[in-house]
Amino acid sequence: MMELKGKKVLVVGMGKSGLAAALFLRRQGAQVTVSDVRSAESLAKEIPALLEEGVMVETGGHGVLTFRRQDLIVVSPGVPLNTPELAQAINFGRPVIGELELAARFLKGRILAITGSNGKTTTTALAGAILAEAGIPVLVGGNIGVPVVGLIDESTEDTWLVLEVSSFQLESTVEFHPGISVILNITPDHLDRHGSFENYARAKERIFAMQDARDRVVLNADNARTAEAAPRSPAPVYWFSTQHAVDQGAWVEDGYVTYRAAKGAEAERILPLSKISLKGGHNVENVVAAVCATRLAGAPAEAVARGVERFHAVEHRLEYLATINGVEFYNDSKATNVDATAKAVAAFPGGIHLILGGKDKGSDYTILSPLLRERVRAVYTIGSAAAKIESHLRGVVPIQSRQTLDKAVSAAAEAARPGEVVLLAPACSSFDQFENYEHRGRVFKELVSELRSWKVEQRA
Ligand code: UMA
Repeated sequence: MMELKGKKVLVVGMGKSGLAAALFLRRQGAQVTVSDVRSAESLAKEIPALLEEGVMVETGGHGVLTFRRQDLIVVSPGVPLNTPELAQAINFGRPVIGELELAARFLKGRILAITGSNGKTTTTALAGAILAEAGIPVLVGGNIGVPVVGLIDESTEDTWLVLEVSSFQLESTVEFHPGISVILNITPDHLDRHGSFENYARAKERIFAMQDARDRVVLNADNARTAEAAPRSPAPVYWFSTQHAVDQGAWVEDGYVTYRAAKGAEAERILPLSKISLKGGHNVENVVAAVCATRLAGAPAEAVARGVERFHAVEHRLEYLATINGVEFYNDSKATNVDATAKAVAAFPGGIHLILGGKDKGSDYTILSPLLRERVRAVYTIGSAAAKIESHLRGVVPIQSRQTLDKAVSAAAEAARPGEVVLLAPACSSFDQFENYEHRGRVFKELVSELRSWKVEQRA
């Protein structure tokens, strides 16, 4: 634990993480300043609560001098470490840590940390639900939307903290030490921030940097870049696979999720695949990973099976919304990269009307071509990435340029025939037209529910 009383601490970013960190630091007796590039007007909701707690606030940009005068700088995950003011502070020898690292220094209990390019939110929520089913005290948080500092007060020595962690958070960890870490998969994402795929993959590998021989690392045997991390793991590696048996870990065999606690031990059948209510082959991977991690955390096999069976989709992740005139509507607003979109498309055999677009992250959309040709009837583009997506997918499937989500939804609903699917799985981040992917997903859900009432009225 670190002493914060009387220390000058700067928090960079006034989003969820920054707010939670600032209030926590204040309670520890630190002199806290929060700095954000947004204007005071756009932060009108956040500022009063901070001022009331005695936190100083800098808006409309980061002042170089503000950064120089600090004993500690706590950075929000969305703020790149090469932001000039931060880079300079690091050069001047100021300690810079992320909100996750700050939390790690105060949390009690053991950590089950989950990272990966895709599936981490579902796997985190599922692992939390399984441990709760087993009667194990559990707290769930992290990139899933709950800042980890907010879990400190509730954590006890007996708690398992199930944390979704992103490459952004892992980049600035120092002492963060999970008892069990999971890397679900590593496929290209956030190349705009990390510069290269290899830098991004190395940031993910930081999840196990502080682990030792008493800990456990769970890796995806079916994903090449994830499997490559194994030799660098300081802790014994457990594998998960949907393709083949593994010597220790979890896999799929004869239609069952199967687990082996150690090399040479007998395999346990946990549950049949038919009892998994989550949709899509990628979710089988998430289930197998969660089974492995929660068995390692001490959940009995029966509780694991019950937890999986009772678990339904997390909001905005291939979430079923409605069937209107025979057309199914699915919200996968969390598909913010190309790989996630590929997985969503692969979950349906065909007849898909796919809404793509938003803010581009330097992605290559041509990778989607074979899958789209096979399963997608039409693509409806939205947002600032539309022109790039259209140029990458020209000639592959019919494309309608619709600019905004409302126009895309009406066009897709109009064109879709009974038995077909309208899918929002945009392959882009949302920040050009929405506050975040949750906001985009909520708007999509409202549009679909308006459509439903309209269709019902039409029929009446
Ligand atoms: N800001 C600055 N200076 C900068 C950049 C940003 O001041 O140079 C300010 C912005 O104006 C804004 C604030 O920083 O006011 C935003 O901070 P943030 O982007 O870190 O957002 P938070 O609200 O704190 O949310 C973060 C995670 N966001 C990101 O990693 C981008 C959330 O993950 C996470 O749920 C939350 O902490 C709680 O842990 C979101 C995400 O998109 C879902 N994650 C990425 C992903 O899943 O792919 C990694």
